[in-house]
Amino acid sequence: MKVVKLEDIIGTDQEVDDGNWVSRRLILKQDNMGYSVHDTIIRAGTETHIWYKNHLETVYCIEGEGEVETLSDNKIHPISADTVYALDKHDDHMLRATKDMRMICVFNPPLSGREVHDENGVYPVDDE
Ligand code: 9YT
Repeated sequence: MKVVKLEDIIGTDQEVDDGNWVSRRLILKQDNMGYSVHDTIIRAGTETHIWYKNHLETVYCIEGEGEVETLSDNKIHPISADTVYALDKHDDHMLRATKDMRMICVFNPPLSGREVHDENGVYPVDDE
């Protein structure tokens, strides 16, 4: 069994800061679970374009406040503590935080660790 503590991830290369957000990557591809698990802070006042064409992501907001706008229909989905959203259609979206949001994120396929969004909000496929 594997036990991971957030305090042991902070300050290592499993902590990735993209400016709008900082992602602490707790479980990764190399852990062979078939998914990755991240504890991510989305910073208040930010707006991030995200489009995970190559991944499915489920996000559980445990603190904070903001919204997701799905760009196919311009629908606004308010997000606050105790809310889950699942990008089951690889939804192209904008993520906005009005208060710092703490999110538990699960990715399938798993990330390998250092990914940051490209100019279209996409993470590359890790086909190694
Ligand atoms: C909620 C979300 O997708 N934020 C962007 C960062 C991502 N969760 C990650 O890489 O952990």
